[in-house]
Amino acid sequence: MAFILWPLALAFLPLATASSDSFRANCLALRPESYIQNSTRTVLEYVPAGTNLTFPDNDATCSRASQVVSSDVCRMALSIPTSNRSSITFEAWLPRDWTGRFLGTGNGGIDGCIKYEDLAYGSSEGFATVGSNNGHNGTTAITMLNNLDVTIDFAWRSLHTMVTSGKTLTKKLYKKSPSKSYYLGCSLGGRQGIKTAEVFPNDFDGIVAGSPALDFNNLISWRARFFPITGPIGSSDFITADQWKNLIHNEVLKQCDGLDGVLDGIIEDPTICDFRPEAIVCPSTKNSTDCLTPKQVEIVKNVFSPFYDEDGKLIYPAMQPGSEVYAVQKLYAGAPFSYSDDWFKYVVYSNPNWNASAFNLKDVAAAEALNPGDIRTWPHSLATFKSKGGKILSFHGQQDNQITSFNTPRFYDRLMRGMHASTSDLDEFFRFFRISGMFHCNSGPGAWVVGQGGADAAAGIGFTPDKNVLAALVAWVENGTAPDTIKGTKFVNDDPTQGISFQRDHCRYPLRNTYQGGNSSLPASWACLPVGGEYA
Ligand SMILES: *[C@@H]1O[C@H](CO)[C@@H](O)[C@H](O)[C@H]1NC(C)=O
Ligand SMILES: *[C@@H]1O[C@H](CO)[C@@H](O)[C@H](O)[C@H]1NC(C)=O
Ligand SMILES: *[C@@H]1O[C@H](CO)[C@@H](O)[C@H](O)[C@H]1NC(C)=O
Ligand SMILES: *[C@@H]1O[C@H](CO)[C@@H](O)[C@H](O)[C@H]1NC(C)=O
Ligand SMILES: *[C@@H]1O[C@H](CO)[C@@H](O)[C@H](O)[C@H]1NC(C)=O
Ligand SMILES: *[C@@H]1O[C@H](CO)[C@@H](O)[C@H](O)[C@H]1NC(C)=O
Ligand SMILES: *[C@@H]1O[C@H](CO)[C@@H](O)[C@H](O)[C@H]1NC(C)=O
Ligand SMILES: *[C@@H]1O[C@H](CO)[C@@H](O)[C@H](O)[C@H]1NC(C)=O
Ligand SMILES: [Ca+2]
Repeated sequence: MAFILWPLALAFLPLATASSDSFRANCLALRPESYIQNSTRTVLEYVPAGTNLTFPDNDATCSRASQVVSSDVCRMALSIPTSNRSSITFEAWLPRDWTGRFLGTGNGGIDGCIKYEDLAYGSSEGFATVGSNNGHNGTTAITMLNNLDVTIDFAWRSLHTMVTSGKTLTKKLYKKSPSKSYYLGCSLGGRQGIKTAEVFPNDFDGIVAGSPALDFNNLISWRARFFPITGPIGSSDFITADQWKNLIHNEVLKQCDGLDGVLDGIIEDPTICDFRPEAIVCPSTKNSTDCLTPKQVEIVKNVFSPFYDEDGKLIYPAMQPGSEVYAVQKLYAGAPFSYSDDWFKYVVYSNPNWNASAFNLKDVAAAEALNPGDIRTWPHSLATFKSKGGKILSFHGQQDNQITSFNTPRFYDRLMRGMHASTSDLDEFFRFFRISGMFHCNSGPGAWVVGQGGADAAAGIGFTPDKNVLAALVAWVENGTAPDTIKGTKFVNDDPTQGISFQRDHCRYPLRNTYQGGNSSLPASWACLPVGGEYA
């Protein structure tokens, strides 16, 4: 991407150096720390388009050592205390070409990593864009050990502090309050978006909540459960990565790819994929890696089963079939899943010796009862956010390898019950798009580029409401034009410079994308139909 941007830098160079540049002068004259109580300034700089910013102090585990900035921005960073034993690192990238809009960006995993790529994305589309480290640095939760204030920052306080500070500084720089405020986040960031709609309904007018990590305590337990199911690498009947990627994934496709009428490696609706691993059980005489032992069949069935407690109450829905190739990198890798392991060790039990192999239903109950920092994020109503005119656009990849995509329909249905809402009532403010062939937040065999942010996930499609979730949200909030579908784009080799491979219109739940015949690479060959239709 960077090499496309460098010519832009040259184009803007004369402006940036001109003494008549009032935007630059106003930026450098601002004293952001004077407007945010108790804050300390770490950065104030004017950044011309095309600059490759480096972050030498950024925690190495965040893997974000540099970021190319594609528009002229005024960059400021502050350290803002949130208690006498916690603080957030805050960044604002305020663009010269401001649309009047404000954008807050979210985080991921259990990390404290500013998504510089989303700051670059938002500011290049004219949003005054802010981000934070969510109260800690790096990708482990060890920072939360014996410090509930850091957990509270992570659960909700960092985001809210970031928004109030960001709006204040936006107004100071431009001498005008933002016209509308938006949020963009995926995974943990999706959870942050729903949380803020629940507890700070006035912070944003529109929220993009991708692949949201909802019902967080139970999600952590659901993920912890895979290690006891698979056992460690090399244990008896351990299923190897190769077996998951080839044998099992190929059988999933064999049984379920064609249910939507098109053999394309994409399972359009995994809720109807009732995968039977028995189909690949080894004959009694055979012991081989190209079939499963009866015990391995049981393991696979367990992996694809909903998670229930002793009373038969659902803890978390099943993993959807189709995600094996990437799920094996973490959830089925035969090692504790680090986010869950950290959470139990440092947050739930404050015991770094907690044993992930012994994870059981008592741990599930302990995490849910403690609900550290009120992180749960499982509202049954968002009535206040709705009544003030707020809009939420949610999406979830249907081959998600980290958070089962079956949990987001569960959330949608929960809101319907809790708000006594019909689908068309919910459509007024909450729309959920199932993105077929998308892994966790990005990538995958499907038409997965939808403007969701991230390193490459905005490139090549433009800022148009039909193809870009953030642009769709803006059009919905500001013009009342609600998105019916989101056109996803698959680039050749996932490289926008190589052209489009195909596009597909993703439907809003509960509608299902249904093949109508003709060239399946063309969006017009599909239709969004109610479930109960052709392949119910
Ligand atoms: C930006 O700078 C970093 C550090 O010098 C370098 O590793 C990276 O490749 C650069 N990025 C681009 C796009 O030039
Ligand atoms: C600022 O610091 C003072 C003294 O350390 C403290 O009393 C006050 O609560 C802090 N204010 C905020 C908003 O953090
Ligand atoms: C996080 O890292 C930044 C540097 O990127 C540093 O200024 C800040 O103090 C660190 N915060 C914590 C809580 O360690
Ligand atoms: C920090 O604040 C808490 C109250 O929020 C107080 O109980 C505690 O004594 C304070 N600690 C220090 C070191 O000031
Ligand atoms: C089959 O493999 C298991 C271990 O994977 C081993 O314990 C067993 O002896 C093998 N059986 C035969 C018949 O080779
Ligand atoms: C961890 O739990 C497993 C399963 O209960 C047990 O076999 C193992 O001995 C435990 N390890 C330690 C270090 O306690
Ligand atoms: C809103 O609609 C007007 C008129 O059709 C159009 O010019 C404008 O670009 C739209 N704005 C957004 C954000 O979609
Ligand atoms: C189907 O449409 C795609 C995308 O436009 C095109 O590249 C491909 O050639 C078409 N295939 C057929 C068989 O027409
Ligand atoms: Ca298919």
